[in-house]
Amino acid sequence: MSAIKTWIDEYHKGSRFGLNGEILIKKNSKYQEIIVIENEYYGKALMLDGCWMTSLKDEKYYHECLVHPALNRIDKKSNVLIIGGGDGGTARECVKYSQITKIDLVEIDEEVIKISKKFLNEIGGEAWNDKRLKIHIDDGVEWVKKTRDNFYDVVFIDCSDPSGFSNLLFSDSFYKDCKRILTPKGILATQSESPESFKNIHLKILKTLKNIFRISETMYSFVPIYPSGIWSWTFASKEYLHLSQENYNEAVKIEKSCDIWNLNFQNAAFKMMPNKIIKELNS
Ligand code: SPD
Repeated sequence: MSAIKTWIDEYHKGSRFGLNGEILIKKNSKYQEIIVIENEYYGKALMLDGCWMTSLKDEKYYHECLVHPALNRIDKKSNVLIIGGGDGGTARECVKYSQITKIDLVEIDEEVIKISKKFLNEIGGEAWNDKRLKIHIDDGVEWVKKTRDNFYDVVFIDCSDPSGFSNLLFSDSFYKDCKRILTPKGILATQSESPESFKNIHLKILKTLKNIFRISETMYSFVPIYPSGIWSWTFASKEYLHLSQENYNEAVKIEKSCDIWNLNFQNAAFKMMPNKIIKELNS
């Protein structure tokens, strides 16, 4: 008997971005509705509260862009924090670096981790068994509040769009706490939404990080299943550090394991800020 296929859409201001396929699980956790669907082209895909998070086919565009610009740039990388990231993709990219001794992954919704391990295990894969990875079911905002100063070398924010409980992950006070818990040369790496479909939020994130950190730089690439497809990641640091510069020797090793990221890709991506965003940031 063939599986029943249905359309699941992310609705966005009168447009919709959908995948057709068999629903593998649809469940309400304490925090949100979680759906995993299996689509012919994108493979299994995860939706949280009506928003596409990731799919097997396109997740590397997102996770490689969030992780490698930061870890390639920074020399000392022992302690890493991932806020969110319950599908395991960010952790999978982090464990490629042998210099990292500890990765704290703080995910508020345990169900996301359980469902990702069960239905999307291709994403986290062996990273879930890596001894350096410590999983904490906790609120990321509270986690950074209670962390001591200068503790993490890199903080990754791998969160959903701002709404409900994730709103605070875009607030001034949260970013200030992230700055406080970073080592002097530490880097904050965050997904920073779409300059097209979430332009206002995107601008707000960039302006806030510029005000709080000494330096912040944004790169642009594609995540095909997200509304409009174009997405961004922003990297901020307390010290004057050219974030878009590279560590060539390390990159050569890491590039071999990547589907998307390499230094040429990164260098181009840091130069892709659309002109309308440049104008609005300068106005
Ligand atoms: N519009 C979706 C934004 C989601 C960003 N986070 C995705 C999580 C993948 N690990």
